[in-house]
Amino acid sequence: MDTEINKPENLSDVEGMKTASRGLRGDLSEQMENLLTGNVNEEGKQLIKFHGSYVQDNRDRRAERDDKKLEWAYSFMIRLRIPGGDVSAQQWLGLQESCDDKASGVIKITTRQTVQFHGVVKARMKPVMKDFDALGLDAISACGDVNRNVMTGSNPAIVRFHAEVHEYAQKISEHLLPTSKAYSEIWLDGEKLPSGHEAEEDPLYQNRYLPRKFKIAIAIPPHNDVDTFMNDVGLIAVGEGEYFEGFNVAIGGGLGATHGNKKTYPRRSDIIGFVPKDKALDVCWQIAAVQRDYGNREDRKLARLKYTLDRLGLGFFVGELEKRLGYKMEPARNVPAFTHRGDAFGWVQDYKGQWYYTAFVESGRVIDENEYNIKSAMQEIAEANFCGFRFTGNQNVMFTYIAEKDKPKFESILSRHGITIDAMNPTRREAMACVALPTCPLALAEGQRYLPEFVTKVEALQEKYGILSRPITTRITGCPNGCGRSYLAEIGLVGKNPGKYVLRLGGDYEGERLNTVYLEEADETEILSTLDNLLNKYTSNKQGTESFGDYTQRTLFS
Ligand code: SRM
Ligand code: SF4
Repeated sequence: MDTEINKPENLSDVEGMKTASRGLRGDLSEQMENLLTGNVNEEGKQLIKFHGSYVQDNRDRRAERDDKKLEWAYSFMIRLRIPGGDVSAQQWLGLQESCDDKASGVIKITTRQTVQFHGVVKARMKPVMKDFDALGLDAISACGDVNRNVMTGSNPAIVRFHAEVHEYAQKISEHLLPTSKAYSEIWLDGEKLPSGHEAEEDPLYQNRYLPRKFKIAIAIPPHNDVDTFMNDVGLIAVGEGEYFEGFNVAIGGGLGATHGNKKTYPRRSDIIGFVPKDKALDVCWQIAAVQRDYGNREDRKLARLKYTLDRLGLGFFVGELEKRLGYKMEPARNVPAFTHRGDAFGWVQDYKGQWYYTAFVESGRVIDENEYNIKSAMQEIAEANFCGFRFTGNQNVMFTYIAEKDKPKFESILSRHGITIDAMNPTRREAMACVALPTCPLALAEGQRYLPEFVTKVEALQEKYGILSRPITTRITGCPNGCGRSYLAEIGLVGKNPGKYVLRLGGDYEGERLNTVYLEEADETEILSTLDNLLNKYTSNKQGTESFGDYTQRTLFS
């Protein structure tokens, strides 16, 4: 065990900023009032993350701004905290209105079941946060070194226990929220902490917060639409029919890595046992607390829970966890195998007879484009006010709790706006990409702007070999951080340089296995000719119903 770690003199700069921030306040209020610059200073950049926001600039406009000797075109991205992804029709209307008035107008559904606004200039930050508050929503802890938005399987409750599981996203999120009132103070004109007063005590986060971001997702077998094994804590619901028992708990998943830094890597989590539902909140809390105390606070690239486990050993970590819990984890229970992680597009009925409809949203961008007018459709459905909205971890939207009598009205709105499931081939429906350019400062190549074109080319190859009706999970990220979870795709592209990607193959369709590097750096021509060759071989040589991911794993990497 590495005991040399986290000496005060070696701590990263961010650690100092957190502890000096008086409960995430710093001088963020003052900085937001300074409209001479659209930017904030380094401390502000770190602290604002805990309030769900990142300062960004439009990278497409950097050269033009430099030529004109102007500051870059700074604005803020704000990510909401929506555990489980549910909002009401009224909340959706309010969000869209706020985004049209004060942000880019394009709401982005993220890979963690929430939404983001882009392009909020400094002067509009408080008004937008106040809009969220008026809608009963917030952005607390949507980013930063804390527990992030908690995901849960978005499929409707086919049996009663699924509905109970869904509530745990909210419960866990609230249980792990920071106690600081800084959010209300800075953004909502809430009561100010008098100067000289200590910040609120926080038993979990103390004054140093976690060493790094912390993510929890709940999967309800046989669906793994949250990619549960890639979270710091992946919970797998255990139950049957009416009766929800608890969760199998997996820890130490994560995808982020850095090109050329071998100490960083994507990691699948390890299952450590079963927890009954009444103890689940405490187990999540205590796992975060062990990571708080043992995680690497010197090197942020090695600070996630996955590295803590590999440094200290799973046995040590679980031993420490059980010491704090005061009991041993029970052995993991048998659960149905995961069968897929795509969304259940179209109609599904729940155990109460209510209807749900999942519609495709390409890369989660709620926009009217190519006669597929999802933004207008969502607006009209929300105005008609007969259902709720649920964002999925695959960046799509599900319309929830629709009564039988409202189905014809709903279908007529969809058809008027060109929203049909059959318009897309299965590979496109299941494809994902991260934001990347132009807003993401870390992007090395295109993400969501390139996905539609790339998928069209993959589809052409599938058509050539007569396998268009079979989905191949295709994901693109603009850099190795893995926000679009491309490390789990059957065809995964990871941005390396403009127009160049690492091609990763061999992920499975169910989201259980990480893929492997096949080409270190390739342009589109090379990637497509590689896929052409492999799809040709796959079509002739696959065994039974073998997926493309399983085929490439078996023939290239086994
Ligand atoms: Fe992410 C950083 C976008 C899901 C791993 N991610 C970023 C930032 C904030 C860039 C930055 O640090 O300045 C991106 C903002 C882009 C923009 O312009 O909006 C960004 N991440 C996203 C979103 C919006 C992608 C999307 O298109 O949907 C997703 C928002 C999720 C949410 O609602 O909370 C998003 N990010 C993920 C996921 C997938 C997941 O959680 O299921 C991952 C991989 C899983 C994981 O965490 O290991 C992920 N994002 C990262 C990392 C690498 C973390 C690491 O352990 O190394 C970074 C970089 C960092 O933290 O330093 C990052
Ligand atoms: Fe940005 Fe990289 Fe995340 Fe894509 S994967 S949004 S490029 S940090």
